[in-house]
Amino acid sequence: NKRISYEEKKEKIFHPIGKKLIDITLKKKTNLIVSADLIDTKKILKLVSLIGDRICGLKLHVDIINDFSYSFINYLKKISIEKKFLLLEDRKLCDVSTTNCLQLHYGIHKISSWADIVTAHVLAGSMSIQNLNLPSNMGLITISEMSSYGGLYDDNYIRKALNISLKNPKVIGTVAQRKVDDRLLLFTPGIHFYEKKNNLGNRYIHPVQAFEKNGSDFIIVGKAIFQSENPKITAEEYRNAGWKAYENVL
Ligand code: UP6
Repeated sequence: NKRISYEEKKEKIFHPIGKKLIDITLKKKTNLIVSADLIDTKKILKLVSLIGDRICGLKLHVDIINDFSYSFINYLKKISIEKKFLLLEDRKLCDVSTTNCLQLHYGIHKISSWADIVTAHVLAGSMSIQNLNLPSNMGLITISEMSSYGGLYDDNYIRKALNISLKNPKVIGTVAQRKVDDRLLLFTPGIHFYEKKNNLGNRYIHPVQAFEKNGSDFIIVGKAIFQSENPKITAEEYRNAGWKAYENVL
């Protein structure tokens, strides 16, 4: 066996949201998280109506939405419960603990009132993701290594970021471009069937590479799906590719 199964992984993840994500993945046979990087709520909801059955998570950048509102977020939350997927806010918190905490709970978006998962850098150290007063059913994903070209992450930083992630019970997993400890879920953005590199600096790999080489647990796909002519069919193609890639490394 080249990797442990989702069932085995679930035994090693103690946070309820990590377990819930794995349950959804097993039930819907999908490790696909779609990144809905769209600036209009209507477009996000349209996308979700097409892909909701095929995903285990929907990743948002709520601060890019022009017409953000609570009716939108309440509606999205309702659909996420009906269709069984988690809501990830890709906030990439990167400040001292007090500021991270304020950004998480206050302002226009009140992330902690609706998100199942929020992302955070650990550049400011282990304390920066402690005492965030997260609701018990909300998890953290750390960013240990980004998918972009020329990131400043070196092996030493990445190792330390992974250590911080392992030691914090709120952390369900991390973003990295390499194999990580089995006690962390590994999320892989920068996924595309064809594109290797776009001129905006992101680097793309195929789902097969994500699972075979990097030991991924979840693929995160943005433009490849929401910019495609038929997001429903394309999402199914990525779901299928991600699931097969997982099964092939078992
Ligand atoms: N993202 C990355 N790389 C990382 C971390 N996060 O691309 O290392 C995020 C981006 C975007 C999504 O902010 O929301 O994942 C990728 O979208 P794409 O598939 O359209 O490139």
